[in-house]
Amino acid sequence: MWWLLALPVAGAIAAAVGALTAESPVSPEPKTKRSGPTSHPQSGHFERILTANLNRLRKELCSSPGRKVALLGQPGAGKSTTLDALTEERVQPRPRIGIGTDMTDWSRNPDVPLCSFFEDILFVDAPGHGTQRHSTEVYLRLFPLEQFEHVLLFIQGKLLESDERLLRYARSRGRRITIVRTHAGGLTDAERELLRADLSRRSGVPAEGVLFLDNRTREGLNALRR
Ligand SMILES: Nc1nc2c(ncn2[C@@H]2O[C@H](COP(=O)(O)OP(=O)(O)O)[C@@H](O)[C@H]2O)c(=O)[nH]1
Ligand SMILES: [Mg+2]
Repeated sequence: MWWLLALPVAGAIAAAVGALTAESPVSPEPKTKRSGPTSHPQSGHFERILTANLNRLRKELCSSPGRKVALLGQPGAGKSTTLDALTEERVQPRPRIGIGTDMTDWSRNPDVPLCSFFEDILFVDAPGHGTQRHSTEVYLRLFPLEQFEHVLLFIQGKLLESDERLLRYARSRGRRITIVRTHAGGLTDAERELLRADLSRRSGVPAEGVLFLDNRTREGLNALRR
């Protein structure tokens, strides 16, 4: 007949548990600020320098005649490698190439060179966007895209939402846009056609504005020079 005893005991345990959960003596976790991209202790400092550099870029572009080309995209997409190859390593200053990452940084030094020159063309090889230090939001607010004749948006794999936002921003300013898909050497013709159609549909850039390029084989460089 243990169950006769068990019921009241179980009830007592349930009541005790209920009381504990209702008036738990353990106070809830204090609401601390989560550490994340926007709450990095120095993020304000980096954003101030990036903002100053983007404002300086606007002024430098205003005072510079001639053709202007912007290279944008995620870090590691191949912007700097392509710029170097496109100009046969004669652009000045030469870009720094990362090993799987982006070596261009506008968030540390307010005097960093922002423009590079080759023949009569001014190139801006921008730091990869969508990172803690180079947020897409700041680019959307301050990158002077309207001053470029040609915007090259580099992707290595997928077109991310942040890329789409930058593309919409560039299109709203009526810029000529080319989506440059790097690392393209391994893609078959069928894959290219599918990708081209998908990229064009998602970005609103005409299909002929999608270019396949591979910096290892140099495929696509001549087409980009046109
Ligand atoms: N296989 C391959 N590697 C590439 C290509 N383009 C760039 N890379 C490599 O990708 C890395 C990042 O390139 P980088 O130009 O610094 O990218 P960025 O951050 O967009 O300027 C480097 O190691 C390059 O050698 C490409 O078309 N194919
Ligand atoms: Mg780079």
